[in-house]
Amino acid sequence: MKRILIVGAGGQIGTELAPFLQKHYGVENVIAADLREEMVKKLSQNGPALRLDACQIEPFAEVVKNNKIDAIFNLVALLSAKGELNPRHAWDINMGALLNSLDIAKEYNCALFTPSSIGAFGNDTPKDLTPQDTIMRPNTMYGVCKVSAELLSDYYFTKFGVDTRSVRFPGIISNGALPGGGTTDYAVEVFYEILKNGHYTCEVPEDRYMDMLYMPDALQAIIQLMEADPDKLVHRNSFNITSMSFTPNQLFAEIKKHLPDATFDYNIDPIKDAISASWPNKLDDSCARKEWGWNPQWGIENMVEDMLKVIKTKI
Ligand code: AKB
Repeated sequence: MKRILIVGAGGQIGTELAPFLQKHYGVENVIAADLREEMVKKLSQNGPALRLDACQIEPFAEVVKNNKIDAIFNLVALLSAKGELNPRHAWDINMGALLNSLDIAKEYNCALFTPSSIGAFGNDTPKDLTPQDTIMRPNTMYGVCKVSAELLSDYYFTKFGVDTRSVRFPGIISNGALPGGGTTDYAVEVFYEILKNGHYTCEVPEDRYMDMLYMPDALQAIIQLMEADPDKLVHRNSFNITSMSFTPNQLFAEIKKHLPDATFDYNIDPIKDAISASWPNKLDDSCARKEWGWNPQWGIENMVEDMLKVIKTKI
């Protein structure tokens, strides 16, 4: 049985990944850790949770050692748009947690999952059907961190045999914890605003394509990749994955099919405009499909229907 530690568990992914892994591996075998006390309190309602700053290596290593952890899920991240407001801080947080996770995984023989992102690509990357292996020269500090994380994770695998694995997440749409500081956040925020106020003002241009994923597919990807037969993995850090690509206009048109009175307008944020313009329109995820069976189930139509249904009950 695996013993798992999730660091940065209080965010959009972690708050859903923790109960998902607890269901799969047993509640007592999955510890959710976060820096923020209020998040630890929330996480502890489902299973073991503790306060931990993943940028501090000693307490982090103690938790791994004392709990006989054999897999670390490092979800600590300062996202793309927020990262541009304080790039040095973004580097310190993103790389601090990663380097500590890598060294601790090496020392205590743990597998390590660290998500990468479509943010690892930049203006020079082919935009359509972006290949698995291609030019990666991102234009944001978040992207610089993600490319560095991919390279370092591959280095720790080839040099020290650490079992590092990763996916390049697109925007993740979910109805649990809200994302914060990302460029793709509009695709979550819109559901809350439309159901509360009937109107949404979008900060990303109406015709800007970006890849997206619904949370159930994201959780499935994480577990499927971490359980994959290592002999079948040609790549490790990191796999392109996607299940839909749309523009804000297309998403809002889909929402209007359910809520014809909903209204939308645009007030473009220059940072989110520049970031989204530098990212791919649509990834080619064929390597993930071939090497570990990636097979997403959610597209724009069933995702919108489900999001409206769930969020309506929450509001
Ligand atoms: C962001 O928008 O920064 C994230 C991402 C795509 O990595 N959601």
